[in-house]
Amino acid sequence: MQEWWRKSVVYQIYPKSFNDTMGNGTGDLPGIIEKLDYLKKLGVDVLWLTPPYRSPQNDNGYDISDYYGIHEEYGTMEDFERLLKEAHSRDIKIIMDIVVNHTSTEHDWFQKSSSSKDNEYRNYYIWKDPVDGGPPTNWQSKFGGNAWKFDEKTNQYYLHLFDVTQADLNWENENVRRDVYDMMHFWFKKGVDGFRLDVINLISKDQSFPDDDGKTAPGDGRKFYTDGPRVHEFMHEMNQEVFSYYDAMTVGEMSSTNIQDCIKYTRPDRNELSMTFNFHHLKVDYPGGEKWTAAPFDFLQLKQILSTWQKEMHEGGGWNALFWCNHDQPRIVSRYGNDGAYHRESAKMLATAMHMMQGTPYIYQGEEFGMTNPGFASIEDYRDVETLNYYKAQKEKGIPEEDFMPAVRAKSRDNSRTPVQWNAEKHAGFTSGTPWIPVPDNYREINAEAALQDPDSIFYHYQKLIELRRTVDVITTGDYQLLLEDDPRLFAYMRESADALLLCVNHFYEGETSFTLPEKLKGLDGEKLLANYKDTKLQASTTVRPYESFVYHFPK
Ligand code: TEU
Repeated sequence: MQEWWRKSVVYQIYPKSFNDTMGNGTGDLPGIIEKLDYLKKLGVDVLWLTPPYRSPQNDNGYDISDYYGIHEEYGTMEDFERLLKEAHSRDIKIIMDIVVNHTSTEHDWFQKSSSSKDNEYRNYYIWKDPVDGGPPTNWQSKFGGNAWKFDEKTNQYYLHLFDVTQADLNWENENVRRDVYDMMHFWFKKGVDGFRLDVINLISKDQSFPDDDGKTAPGDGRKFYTDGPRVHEFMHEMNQEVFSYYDAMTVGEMSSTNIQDCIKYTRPDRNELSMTFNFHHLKVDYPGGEKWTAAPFDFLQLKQILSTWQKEMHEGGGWNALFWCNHDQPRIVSRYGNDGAYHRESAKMLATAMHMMQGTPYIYQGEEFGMTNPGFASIEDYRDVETLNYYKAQKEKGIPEEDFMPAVRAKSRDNSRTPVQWNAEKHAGFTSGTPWIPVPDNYREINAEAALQDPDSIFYHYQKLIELRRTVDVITTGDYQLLLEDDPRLFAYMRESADALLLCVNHFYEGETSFTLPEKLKGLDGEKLLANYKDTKLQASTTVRPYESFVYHFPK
C-alpha cells in the first residue's frame, strides 16, 4: 500500500473549457499554467489532462489524429513542456488522457489503412465484408446508429464503437500494440507521471463478431467487446512493456464493467493498472437503463452500488477511482444535490460522501466551487456530438422538443463542458473572445474568485478534504462498513483500521431526520474532523439538518 497515488487527489482539466489566454474562445495550455497556483492552493497532487493531442475535434480530442503533437488551439509542444515543468516545480504531477481504443479517421494509420485492401496498415483497424448486403453485425455505436461504416473505396465496413470518425484499432495486431507502447514511452520520457486510459476495457473484441440476439439488455453488442477475451492479457503486456519502467499512475476508464474484472485490472500482483473508473453509481437516474431521461435518482440503489464496490474492491485487493463528475457527466450538485436553496450545503455534503471512501478521489474543474448544469434553453447552445446525434434522431422520429429537451438538459455531456467560471467579469473571466460554448448565467454568483474570498465556501471544504486524506490514515487504509442500509435519507458509513474508526454521515435531502449512534461508537471519544454546519454536535441521537454532513474520527 505504499504507492504514492493511493494518497493522492487528482484534478481533471478539460483544456478546451479551462482558461483561454489567446482570446480564441478555447482554453489552452498557457491558461493552465496561469492557474497552477490556484490548484496548488486547493492542494491537489495530480492533474489529469483530457486529450490535448492533434485532433479534428469531432469529439473534443477523443478523436486523435497525431499522438505526438499538440492541438494548435491549445498551444505548442513547448507550452506543454513548460506546463510539465511548472507543475512539477510546484510538486504537482501530470497524467495524460490517452485514447487507444480508436483513432480519428484523419490519423495517418487510418488514411493508409483505408486506401486499399492490401496495404500494410489495413490490419490496424477492424475491416469486415458486408453480410447480406448490410453491416457485419447489429452492434450499436455509443453515439447512436449502427457501429459499422461502409467504405465505398474498398467495399468493406470498419468498426466505430463511438463516432463514425473514431475508428476502432485492431488490438489483435501486434504492430498496433507495439506502436501504442512506443508512443506511451515517448510521453513518459517527456516526464509525464501516468495515463488515464480511455475506454480501455473495450479494446479486445470477440473475434467471431456475432450478432447480439437482444435477449439480454441492453442488446447493443457490448457483451462481445466489454472486458473482452484478451483484455487482461493486453493490459498485462502494456504494463510490462511500458508502465513497469516508470513510477507511474494509471487509471483505466471502464465502460459497463464489473467488480471481478476491476479487481483483476488493479490488484497489484497482476501488474495491469493502478485503478479503475466505473460508472454504475452514475446510472441510478437511468430508469430502465435509459440515459436520456430527466428522472430523479434512486437513492437506495446509489448507496447499495457505492457500498458494494467499496467492500468488494477492498476485500479483493483492488483500488477504486472515486468521482462524481467528469466531462461526460452532468454536474453533481444539479444531479444528486440541490443547486437552488441548498447549493452550498449539498455541494459540500456530496464532496464529503465521496472523499471519505477508499480509493483515489478525482475533482472535475469547477466542482470545487459548485458549478452547476447550465440549463440551456435551446439546442443551439449545445455542442456535443452525442447530444446532437440524439437530438437529430428524436427529430427524425417526429418527437416534439418539449418531450425530450428536459432529458437533454438533465443529461447532456455539455453540462460539464461549459467554461470554468473564474470571476464575475465578462464571460466569467474565461476568455476575452467568444467562448466556444456559452457561459451559464449564474457565473456572477458562482465563481472561483468569490469562493476564494469566502472562508466558508465550497472551495475551502474541498481543500480541507484533500488535507484530511494526507493526515488521517484510516481514510486510505480502513475497511468500509455501511450503516442504515435502508434509511431513505442518510448515507452513513464507517471506515475502520487497526488504530482508528471514522464515521461519515450525509443527508441527501431537505428537511430533518435523526441519526442514532451505532453501538460500536458508544462511549468512544470522537473528534469532529469536518462538517458543513458550524455547530454540529454528535450525540446518542443527533438531529440532522437539510443536506447536513459530518465526519468524526475515533482513535482506538
Ligand atoms: O467515454 C466513454 C463512454 O462510453 C462514456 O462516458 C460516454 O461518454 C457515454 O457513455 C455516453 O453516454 C470516453 C470519453 O470520456 C468520452 O469523452 C469520449 O467521447 C469517449 O470515451 C470516446 O473516446
